[in-house]
Formats: sequence, structure tokens, C-alpha cells
Amino acid sequence: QEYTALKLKVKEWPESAQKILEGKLPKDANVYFVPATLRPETMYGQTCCFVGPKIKYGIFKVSDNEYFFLSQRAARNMSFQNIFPEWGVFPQVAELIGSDVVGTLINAPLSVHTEGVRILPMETVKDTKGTAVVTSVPSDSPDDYATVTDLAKKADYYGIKKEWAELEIIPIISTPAYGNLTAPALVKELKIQSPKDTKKLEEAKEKAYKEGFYKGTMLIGEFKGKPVEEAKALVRQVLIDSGDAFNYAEPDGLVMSRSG
Ligand code: ZZB
Repeated sequence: QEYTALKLKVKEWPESAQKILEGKLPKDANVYFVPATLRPETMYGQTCCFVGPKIKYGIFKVSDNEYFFLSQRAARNMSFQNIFPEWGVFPQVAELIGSDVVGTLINAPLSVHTEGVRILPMETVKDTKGTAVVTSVPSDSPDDYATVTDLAKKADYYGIKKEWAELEIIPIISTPAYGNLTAPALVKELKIQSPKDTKKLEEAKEKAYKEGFYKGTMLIGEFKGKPVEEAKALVRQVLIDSGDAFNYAEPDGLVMSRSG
């Protein structure tokens, strides 16, 4: 699986993370949350970024002033893809769980929300896929739309500020079947009630991928008017050229289980 790994720079940590990180990072360090995405063309619509509240994460040193926040498993994989300076080495400077970093303010490259977006909890993040950090595009990802809806409804229960889950969802891609907001349209059509409707969400995701990729047209950005099929690689290249992203290949299950 070939992902685009995005670099979301931390602007402000919550107190819970500050306590843990005290003395562990140089003063001028830039720390990035690193979600892995298959949809770089949707990055204009990022409204937040998810971590699994109970998942274990690390902060890993990439260079003197660059640090990545992701799962240890992803750091290890990246160390064999020339993402860290030394082959197979991924120096860890801190360990946290997702709930420690909920509320972190980060900068999301290309997002219309230039004031920054928040790290929020998502129960369905898998520890075994990508980087276990997931950037949220509720306009085009049914899982993301179901989750932000739920977070806003139960903000107190999740220990977040309601407005963190309510950043405006703007149209990014138009499709013949679902209009300008594919994910909300599918969530409605399939009567998805919560992020726990996993079967229906799986179906919605498949439909959104297919319709978006083969029939979608960009409504925003440098490649506005182009088909998604073309724009995907172009947006990815823009992000890579600006230093905001890099390629990350996920080893397949077979390789993983053979190597332990
Ligand atoms: C932004 C985005 C925008 C995504 C979209 C999807 C969509 P797949 O297809 O199952 O391989 N993702 C990445 N890592 C994880 C994880 N550890 N746990 C849960 N979800 C994860 O899934 C790849 C997509 O699932 C990734 O692409 C990421 O969300 C999420 F408009 O990034 B995506 C129709 C989907 N639309």
C-alpha cells in the first residue's frame, strides 16, 4: 500500500502533553503529527486529525530539529525507507498515548483552515495500519464525517471543546452520484447513525473511493476543474515539493507476519 505521509506541525501542545514532554525536546524542535493518506487531493478539506485515545505513540527524532509523532511500528517501517538518516534506526525521545495529545493545535498543509486544526480522538483508529494518525476530511471520508458528528454531539463525554469538531466542512470534490459533499450524502443515504456502524461505513468508504476517483472533479485549489484521477498525483507532488509530505509504503501483511 503506497501512502502519502503528511507533516502537520505542532503549534501548541495541551498541558497533558507538555508535562510528559518537559525536557525531552530541544527548544527549537519542530514536531509533526504524521498521518498516512490515500487521498492527498482531499487535503484542502482537513478539519482535524485523529489519534486512537488508547493507542501508544512515540515521538521520534528525524533530524536535529525535526521530530515525528506516530506509532512505533510506522517509525520502524520508515527507518527502512530512508526517512530517518540511519538505516533501521528510529530514535524515540518520548512515549505517549493518544489521549495525552487530544487538543493539540496543528497546522494542516493546504487546508482552508489556516488557523490550524485540533487533534481529536477516534475510537476506530487501527494501530496496525498506516501511522495510526489519521487526518480528517469529513467532506469525503464517511468515517470522518460520522466521527466528527459524534464528537460534536458528545463533546463533554469526549473531553473536548465542541467547536474543535465543528470546523466548517467545505466542498472539495463533486461527483455525479453524491454532489459536492460525498461523505455526508453517503452517511445519509445508508442511514449511518454512528462511527460504530462499521459494516455500513465500510460500504460507504468503498463507494466514496470509487465515485471520487473515477468520476470526481476538483472544486478547489490549484487543480480546480481537473478530474480527481489526474489531480491526485499532482496534489501529492505539490505537497512533496513543498516539504509537507513524503511517500510511505506499508509492507503487506505477509511480509509483516514473516518478519515477526
Ligand atoms: C484522508 C482521507 C480523505 C482518507 C478521504 C480517506 C478518504 P484503507 O482504504 O482502508 O487503506 N486511515 C489511515 N490509517 C488509518 C488507521 N490506522 N486507522 C483507521 N483509518 C486509517 O484506508 C486508508 C484511509 O483510511 C486513509 O486515507 C485514512 O483516511 C484512513 F476523503 O486520509 B484517508 C473514502 C475514503 N476517503
